Amino acid sequence: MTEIFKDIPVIKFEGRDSNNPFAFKYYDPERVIMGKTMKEHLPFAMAWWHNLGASGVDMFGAGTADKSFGQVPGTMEHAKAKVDAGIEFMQKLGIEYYCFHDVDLVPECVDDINETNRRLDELSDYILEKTKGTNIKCLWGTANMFGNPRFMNGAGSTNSAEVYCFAAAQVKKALDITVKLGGRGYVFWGGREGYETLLNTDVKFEQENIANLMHMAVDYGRSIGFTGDFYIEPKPKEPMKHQYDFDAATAIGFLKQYGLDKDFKLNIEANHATLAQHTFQHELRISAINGMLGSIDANQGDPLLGWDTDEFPCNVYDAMMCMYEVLKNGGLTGGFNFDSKNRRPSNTYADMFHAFILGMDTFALGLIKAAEMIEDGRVDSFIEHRYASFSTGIGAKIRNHETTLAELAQCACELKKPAAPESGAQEYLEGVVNNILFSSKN
Ligand code: XUL
Ligand code: CO
Repeated sequence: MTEIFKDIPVIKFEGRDSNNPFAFKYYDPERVIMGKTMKEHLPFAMAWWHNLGASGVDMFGAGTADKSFGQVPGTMEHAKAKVDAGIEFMQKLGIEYYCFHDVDLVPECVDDINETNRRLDELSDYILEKTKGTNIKCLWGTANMFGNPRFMNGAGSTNSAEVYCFAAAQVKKALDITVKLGGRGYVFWGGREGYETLLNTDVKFEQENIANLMHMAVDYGRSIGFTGDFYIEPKPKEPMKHQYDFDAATAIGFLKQYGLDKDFKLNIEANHATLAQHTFQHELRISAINGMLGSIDANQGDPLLGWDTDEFPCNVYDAMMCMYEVLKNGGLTGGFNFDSKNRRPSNTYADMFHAFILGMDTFALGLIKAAEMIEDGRVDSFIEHRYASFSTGIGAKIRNHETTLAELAQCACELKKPAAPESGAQEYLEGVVNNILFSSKN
């Protein structure tokens, strides 16, 4: 195989004092934290679409980055060159997982889905052949049911039964390829599943059809031996005005209402959380307390821009809070997919590596600091103490469902008034977090 990223070395851990731009400062794969190696805590994945596909095209201008990898885009030779580039890239960074949409892998044949499917068979054979003897495997697969114009009125939510068949066909094929490539999960991101106006939309009808498609996907997936998790990836808007999977709470309600909650978890994307006016940590917590924190799309938005900028994560504070949630959750069944893209002027191969080094180091530092926060114990013990009135007496009876409204009212009357409320101490706790974050330990 000819080397594509010729001037880039294998990226190694050199520690925080290194100033080598092609070295990890914090991500030390074999370092053990709370009983597991960093590599086990952080199953990082490369998003095929951004890393091997996106050239920096935006609404105002053409691509700035050359992702042809020596072949003509739109050909199967190019699709294979992307595989070669992807494997070299992942090996140089020590990344073991990738995520894909069907049409990230091969050019879609717009006139005949049979030909697209044949190309997917050919390309997935090629991936298997090229990854043989490596640790590289699929984290999750998905079907792109938002790019092709046939999905302009939705995929599972379309008004057209024929288009619904095409959505089903793509899900079926993407599941086949995911299973073939050893994928841990299968994602539904509802890009066009939503609406612009209620003047033309039957919301209940559309949501029932989406749920039905998901049920059929579960039945099919299990029938071909897929034992992993299905995921919904919530997002409030973009491209639709109202997207049905608005946020974690909405998606969980939907999954429970339609009996999909045993097979589905959530894939939480940081930038989608902030678009929904939540913090990343909020979305992770809501998923976790419902037993549905499955996987993460690791990126970040820009608070000054109102859209999904998909930036590589550099915010250590957010990464620390993310890893706190993940550690408390006992890890993930999925992993950390960099659904992130270089900024348009960062258009060199070196920039691709710098972006991943940044993202991996950010999460490694977040992990180190989250573990320190748990071991330090000040935050957790504050929270435990805050609810202590429910551990004994009438509080314990409330928690154990051993009381009645009348007994509680009687208790209030006897007390005449409750003890003065205790401080929530937010500023103290924020100081504790800063103290841990900026301590010299790491
Ligand atoms: C879009 C997005 C998708 C999903 C997969 O905002 O995040 O790339 O991750 O379809
Ligand atoms: Co995503």
